[in-house]
Amino acid sequence: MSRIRSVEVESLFDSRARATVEATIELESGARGRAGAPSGASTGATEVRAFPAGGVPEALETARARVVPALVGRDPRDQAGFDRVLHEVDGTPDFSRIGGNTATALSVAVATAVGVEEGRPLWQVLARPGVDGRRFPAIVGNCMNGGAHAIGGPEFQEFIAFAESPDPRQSVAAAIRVHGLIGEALHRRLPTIALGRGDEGGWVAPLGNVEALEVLVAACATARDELHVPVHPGVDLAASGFYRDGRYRYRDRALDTEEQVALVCELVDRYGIRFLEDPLDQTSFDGFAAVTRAVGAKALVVGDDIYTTDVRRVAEGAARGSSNAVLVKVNQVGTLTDTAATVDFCRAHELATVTSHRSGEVPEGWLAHVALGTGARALKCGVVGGERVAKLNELLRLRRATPG
Ligand code: 2PG
Ligand code: MG
Repeated sequence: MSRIRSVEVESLFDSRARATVEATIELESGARGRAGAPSGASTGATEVRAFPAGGVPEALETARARVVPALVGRDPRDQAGFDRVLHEVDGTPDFSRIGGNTATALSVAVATAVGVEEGRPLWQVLARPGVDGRRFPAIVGNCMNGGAHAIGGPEFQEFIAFAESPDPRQSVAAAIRVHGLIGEALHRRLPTIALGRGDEGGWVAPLGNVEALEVLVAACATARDELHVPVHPGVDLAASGFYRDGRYRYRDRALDTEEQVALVCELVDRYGIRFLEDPLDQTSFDGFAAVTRAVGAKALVVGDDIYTTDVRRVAEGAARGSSNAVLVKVNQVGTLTDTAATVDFCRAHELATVTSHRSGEVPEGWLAHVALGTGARALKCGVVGGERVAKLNELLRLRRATPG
């Protein structure tokens, strides 16, 4: 039962080559845990602040002066106590003094160190009551990018392959195949256009939302036929990104909430969408509820920016029937303990959880452990790019370690 011997925080780069924070925690036994924190581009208004006002340099300075001394000597197994200290030292409601990314890196690093010391995988250290690690998450793979993650693409932020086999080897293969088929289809359709990739590795092409959906739907159908894996279209509209002054602003028109609800429900029906994230602005609990009433039996209606993994906002959504699923991002709330509170609430209220990456990621696999340990319905982590594949590969390693 060794205690925390040392805590180090350093700066390193995420997949957009922007600076972020990495933490390394060593226990008296010599066991070490290390974790880096990711960053979003389409951040929800109620997320904790990723960094203090002075950015990563101030985050490191504050951590070394105030956070580290409060952590050395603690029992690393007391995750709740560890995370409470982070809140106490910070002293703000949104981690604006120490930064949510510092908190995330430290919180995950200490759990990782405990796993190393005990010879257990991280997911077991994180496991919520009743989770045995045998039910693997579906894969939510971003195949085409728009919105804040791409230049010149559609307004909707992500066109997704939602691969639902209970065997992650099949789901991962299906999501990868859909990404590849979309690349081929775009080359055929736009032979003289130089195609690009967005921040999450999805294709970027000068297409409208409906055209992009059509390409996605066809690729999912082909992958289903070829691989016999249930893989269906999904979309993250990230609608807060194009909602201004009460209207959803598309290139050619502006819709009010009622019209946006009607449009989204029509797209779900017409294209067989099974994963629908942020169809409305982050303030629209009632608009979300209207969508969930209409299509919630056929699709996962997932709240991201509306909840920002905050259990109080999720509780409000649950009371109003706003969604049937919740996106879970550790650095939206800053600690594993806050994340666990949200996950436990969801499990008690029959809301599915989807563990999610950020658009600026670190090339690490700990997110796969969070997904497995929290009994997530799906892992949203992209399809291509080393920082995305690191999570898929880790999930495959976890599957390999599971008997049967
Ligand atoms: C989202 C995420 C991840 P970001 O909106 O779901 O795909 O994007 O990390 O930019 O918030
Ligand atoms: Mg989102």
